[in-house]
Order: sequence, then structure tokens, then C-alpha cells
Amino acid sequence: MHTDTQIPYMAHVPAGKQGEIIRTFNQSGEFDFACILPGHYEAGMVGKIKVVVAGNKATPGH
Ligand SMILES: [Cu+2]
Repeated sequence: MHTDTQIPYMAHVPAGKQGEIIRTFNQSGEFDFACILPGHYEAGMVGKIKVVVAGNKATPGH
């Protein structure tokens, strides 16, 4: 994988393209991810990653 930044937790992805970040979480919980370009976080370019322990039936209905 190549990124412009070479920082493992960041990826520069052109519009309409895909990128990949591999990250190993060492604890469960909810984590935010977001675009760091000025104004983009405020515009909603943000999301959450929910990390659960394997085998943990944390999702209702499953
Ligand atoms: Cu953005």
C-alpha cells in the first residue's frame, strides 16, 4: 500500500477512489475516524468504528 503521507493511520484518497488502512485495535470500544482537511470534519466527513471482542455477542438480535 502506498499513501502520500506514509503515516500508517492516515491515507490520502482521491475523490471516487478507494484506500486502505490496516489498524490493529488492542481494546474494545467506539473510536472516531475523520478527515483532517480543514472544514471536512465539520461538514460531516467523520464516522465511528465499533470494536468488540471476538465471540462477544454485543449486537442485539444476533
Ligand atoms: Cu475530507
